[in-house]
Amino acid sequence: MATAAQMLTPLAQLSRSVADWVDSVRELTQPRAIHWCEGSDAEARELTAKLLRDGELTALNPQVFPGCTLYRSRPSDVARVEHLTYICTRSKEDAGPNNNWMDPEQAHAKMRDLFRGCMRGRTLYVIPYCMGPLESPLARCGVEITDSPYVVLNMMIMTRVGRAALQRIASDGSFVRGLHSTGDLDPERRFIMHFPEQLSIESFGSGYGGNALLGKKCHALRIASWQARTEGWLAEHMLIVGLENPKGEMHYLACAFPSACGKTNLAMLIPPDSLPGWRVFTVGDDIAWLHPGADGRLWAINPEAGYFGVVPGTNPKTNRNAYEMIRRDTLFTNVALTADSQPWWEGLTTGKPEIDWQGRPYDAAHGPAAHPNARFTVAAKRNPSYSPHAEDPSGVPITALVFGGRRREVAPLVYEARDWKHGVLVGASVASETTAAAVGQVGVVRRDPMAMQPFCGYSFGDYWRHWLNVGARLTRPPRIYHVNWFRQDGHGKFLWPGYGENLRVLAWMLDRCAGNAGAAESAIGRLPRPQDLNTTSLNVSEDSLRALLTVDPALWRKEVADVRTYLQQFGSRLPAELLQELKTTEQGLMD
Ligand code: GTP
Ligand code: SPV
Ligand code: MN
Repeated sequence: MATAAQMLTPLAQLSRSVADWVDSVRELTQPRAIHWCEGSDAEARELTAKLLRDGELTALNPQVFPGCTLYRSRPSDVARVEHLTYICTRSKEDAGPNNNWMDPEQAHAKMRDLFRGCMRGRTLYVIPYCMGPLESPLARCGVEITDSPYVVLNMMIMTRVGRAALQRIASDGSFVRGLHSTGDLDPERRFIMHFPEQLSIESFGSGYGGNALLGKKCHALRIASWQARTEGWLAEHMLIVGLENPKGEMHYLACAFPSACGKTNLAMLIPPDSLPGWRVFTVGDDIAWLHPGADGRLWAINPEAGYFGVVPGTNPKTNRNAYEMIRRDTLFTNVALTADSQPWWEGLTTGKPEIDWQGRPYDAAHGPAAHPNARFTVAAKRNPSYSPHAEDPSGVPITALVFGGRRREVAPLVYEARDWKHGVLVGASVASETTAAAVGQVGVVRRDPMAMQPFCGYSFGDYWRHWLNVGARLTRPPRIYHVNWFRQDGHGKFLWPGYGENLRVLAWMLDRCAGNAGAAESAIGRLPRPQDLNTTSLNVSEDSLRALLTVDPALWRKEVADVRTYLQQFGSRLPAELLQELKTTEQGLMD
């Protein structure tokens, strides 16, 4: 607990190393003023009021959406930019073929030129933040310096901002330095640089999501994955969800799906009426920090305090929790508006758009009314299914890990890995269709190991080795699964209803972990037979169910060949165990 004297000390005096760094950034960027963020509600209200006055935020209908505002980003700045994101390690091999690399000295020099004088006439905000519950030994702190008040408002929701974080930094003696400026938003002068060896991040030229909210992907995944390897834990792109079965037994799952592939939705799942007695509790919706515990199990904390979630597709049928959650105190980005200033997006079943996400009168010829990567920012505490254990300092114990992707074909609805080693191969082999969460073509299948392709701060070769090492330390390792909610028929229709119905698949996994459910052996792992799944009131034809649960040997032989080619680019850093596992799978497909 802070003493009275600490409560009165100005923030700028709490940590010498933070103050010195702020001073050097002030000299470089030349801001008009410096604002140290306390993270209080009053501060957020004042900042919001100022942005509303300046026209940077738009008020939403206060009767229907109290406390909600809309932010419109530049149309050229609407998603993460993977091609402009770099890992800057001394050795290029440490960044690996999975990352863009730049020499640290060269990167710093380039960024210094961009940052020089970039905050003239603007306010520099200092955001001290903690990723994870403040009392948790697993939490880690950072400081983001930014000239974007929109970033400040987001960070205040997404992380624990203020005095307590600075006090922790002063006692920890280290923190992640994140320097951000929106600059002139010129995509030609936009870079997101990471220096894992120096625990620092430099981001210039974007004000959007993962490019700018540095606590999220930059810190909690790219830098943290590096820290995690040196310290013996894992930083993963995973939701954490608690499932209580009708007997009252609670189990936690951590699931890695690529961006816009269903993490937020699964984390807040509502059980269908046909599965009475199940209850679902959200711990996290995007990032998990996983630690081997003294009891030989894997324990997880959510480093975030809010959700930066995909808006399109959210409605009372797909996700009632999210739909209710974002009706107050929510910051919307790039949604459309109805005639009476309510937010509107594709997939909403009521109302109609009047103004599109760019502020123009809506015209279907311009494309969707809301941007496909439109987002809500909302405090996790607003979630009706927020777990009472979400802030336990030691985290929650994980019963099963789940990997998944968005694939029209090939990957069945679900399969179970043979063991941890095979599970690491299953994770390393994840492929998924690209989505609007990143700039670039949408719908192209690419490899996205552990859903970390855009987020691993070092070579995947070393990362898989680290996964194998962590597994070897677990005496009670979680079982590992792979799912695909996105299989389609020949007409492009989803074969599986998804959303709440996904609980049927999760229930099978938990029954497997308890030794209570059957499965059929296959070359790629174990699959439920139709009779192993609870299909009461499930509206899926027998043919579709069979298609969802079938492994096509010809398609999978090609898949194995693709995976081998992919893995081989990691050369001597690729653990031989993964190739052995792949060989076992391949042999099974020959029989
Ligand atoms: P990021 O925040 O980018 O990491 O995304 P996410 O993985 O949290 O994805 P999210 O839950 O926001 O879902 C992305 C999109 O997929 C939304 O439009 C959802 O409506 C849709 N979606 C989610 N779950 C399912 C599902 O089970 N089936 C189908 N067909 N669509 C789904
Ligand atoms: C993702 O792209 O996986 C997101 C959104 O969760 S962002 O914060 O932009 O990374
Ligand atoms: Mn994500």
